Amino acid sequence: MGRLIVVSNRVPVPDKDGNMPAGGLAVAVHAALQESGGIWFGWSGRSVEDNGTPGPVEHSRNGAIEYVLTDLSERDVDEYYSGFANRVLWPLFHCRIDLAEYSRRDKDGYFRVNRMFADRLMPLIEPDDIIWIHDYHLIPLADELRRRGVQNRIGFFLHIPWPPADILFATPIYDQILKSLSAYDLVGFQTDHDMDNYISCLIREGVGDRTADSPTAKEDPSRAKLSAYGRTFHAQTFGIGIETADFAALAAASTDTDTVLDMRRSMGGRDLIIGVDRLDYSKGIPNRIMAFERFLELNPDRVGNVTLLQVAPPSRSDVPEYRDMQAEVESLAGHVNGVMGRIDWTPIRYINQSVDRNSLAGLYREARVGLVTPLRDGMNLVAKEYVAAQDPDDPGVLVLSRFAGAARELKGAVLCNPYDSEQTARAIEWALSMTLEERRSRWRDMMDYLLVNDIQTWCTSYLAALERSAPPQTGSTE
Ligand code: ADQ
Repeated sequence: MGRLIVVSNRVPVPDKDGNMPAGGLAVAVHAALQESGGIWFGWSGRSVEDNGTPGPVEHSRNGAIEYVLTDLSERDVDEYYSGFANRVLWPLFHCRIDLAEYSRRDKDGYFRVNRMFADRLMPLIEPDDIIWIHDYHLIPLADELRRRGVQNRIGFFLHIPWPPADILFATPIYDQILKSLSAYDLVGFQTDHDMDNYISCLIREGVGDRTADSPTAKEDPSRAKLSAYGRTFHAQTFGIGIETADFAALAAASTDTDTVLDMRRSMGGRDLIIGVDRLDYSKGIPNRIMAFERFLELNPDRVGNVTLLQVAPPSRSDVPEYRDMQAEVESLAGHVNGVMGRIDWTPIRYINQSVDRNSLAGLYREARVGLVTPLRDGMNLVAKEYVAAQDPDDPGVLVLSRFAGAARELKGAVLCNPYDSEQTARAIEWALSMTLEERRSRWRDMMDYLLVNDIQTWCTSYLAALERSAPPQTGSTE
């Protein structure tokens, strides 16, 4: 394999002492980059006041990896990032057409920044390099590179779900989105459902389909060879994992951090249920709080004996829908605490802050139930972290939304429908009353799966498939 060039909206650059940022994806991709040598390119996170072109890219090096960062103008951030990526693509791909705020101005900004990324990448690309582009911010990037003559293998991985055709078609430029993806050699999805939705979009639109020599959906729902817009390319599923063994060790070593000890002391032997999410409407936090209230109503013997700890740091607070959600969650949690609480017991503890990784691992292990109930989620790493953090002798139970990508993989979870608070309430009660034998057997199934399918496997299998993908073809999608 030649050098690897990774492109993502934000780049996890090590600090001045060379320490890597926490998080499995950063660690695994760094390992791949160190092995092959290469470049990680993306936005610095800074915006320049002048609305003209930002200054030159900034280079830094760590071993075999070169980081190349570009600033954006304030207008770029507004239109490309906060606008089109987070107010059109994010809601649309999470099936929230009602929240998608399409504007021609933001769409133009999105394509302009992708063109600028392509211009800035061009001088860095050598003929044998393999290019791996991440997520919905950068869908048009390969097409822009092809227009500039790049013939290298280029792969894409979508971290979020791909929507059903009728939802995608609600955006005025769905055809440009579809067409852009066909400029890649390998398009990676989290689950077979996402890949199936994507292929259905091509078929419904009459612009592409599986090739004659592709496996059919029945033969292999996780792989397809496709032909669309005059190009042949591959689609495949790669469910993202976590650093399972390391996270399990971290949790086992974090049972007596100050945060965990304080938590245990203050619980006084009550059962703990944990929810951990970025404060995002896709995560279903309001529905979860309502389901927890219903659970208390249905199970009066649990009143006073169970606490839900919801940790949800603010996210994207420049987008109005996120600010609205913060107010909604505060009000709902306040309502349940007011109506159901007692002098000596608060049903919901809501923490609107981030928690450090050691404490998070220790808190997962402390909780009898991990309540992970997104309305829609590409994968959901919290579900996997909760499982990895459990004590093998006395594991807790994962209650998981059927609409999280993780539900396709974690067969030992108690699945629920987060739109149905009654059913989710029953799932919580079932999880709390499960026998030790059943808890152990469900946990073992999931842990064995997660140990094999960890973040390292995800990274190496994606890159191996990209290496094997169609020989380079010339030309863009036009
Ligand atoms: P996210 O939507 O950010 O990721 P998720 O997969 O759950 O969602 O990952 C969140 C990460 O942030 C986890 O590692 C978690 O530990 C951490 N985190 C969340 N809340 C935290 C808190 N309060 N304090 C500290 N850490 C916290 C997107 C997609 C997902 C997909 C991932 C990876 O939306 O579907 O799984 O990318 O592809």
